[in-house]
Amino acid sequence: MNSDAVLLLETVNFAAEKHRNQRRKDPEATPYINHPIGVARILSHEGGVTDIEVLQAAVLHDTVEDTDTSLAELEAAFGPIVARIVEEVTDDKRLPKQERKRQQVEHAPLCSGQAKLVKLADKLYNLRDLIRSTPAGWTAERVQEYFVWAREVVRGLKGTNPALEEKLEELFRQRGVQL
Ligand SMILES: [Mn+2]
Repeated sequence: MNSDAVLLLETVNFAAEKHRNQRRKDPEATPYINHPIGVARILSHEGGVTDIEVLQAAVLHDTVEDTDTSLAELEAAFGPIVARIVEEVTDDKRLPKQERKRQQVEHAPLCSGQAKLVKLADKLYNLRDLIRSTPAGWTAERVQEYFVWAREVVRGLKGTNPALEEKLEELFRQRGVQL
């Protein structure tokens, strides 16, 4: 009874419980869990990714950063590989926001291939979300700055998944962000 499907359901349920009270920043305040599920789906449906540990890590990728979940808890529930991928995509919240953003640019090229996949799909999801609707309180300039920063991060993820990278490039092109 430990098929990939069963494992993935367990993972989605875990993430849904952890994000239970959170909402996205869009004006509709979409339930937060839509985001990690959507990131995993981008990997499977658009990136052709079938690596179960990558898909699980995608579902869990914001649990340590944004909820009370610890890496030890993830390791106990889902094993060391999934926990390590989530660790790689988790910002150090003790640092100021600008420093965290700078570190994402710096660390992206040093990540494992599995973590790079999650990062690509996370950025693709967030940029599409920004195009769909501007978060409450964000100016057009702030949205554009996010695109410029995301471009810097994605630059460090090159050579990971051509399909996802091409879709990101297209979004950057439409936005006039330099390659
Ligand atoms: Mn995310």
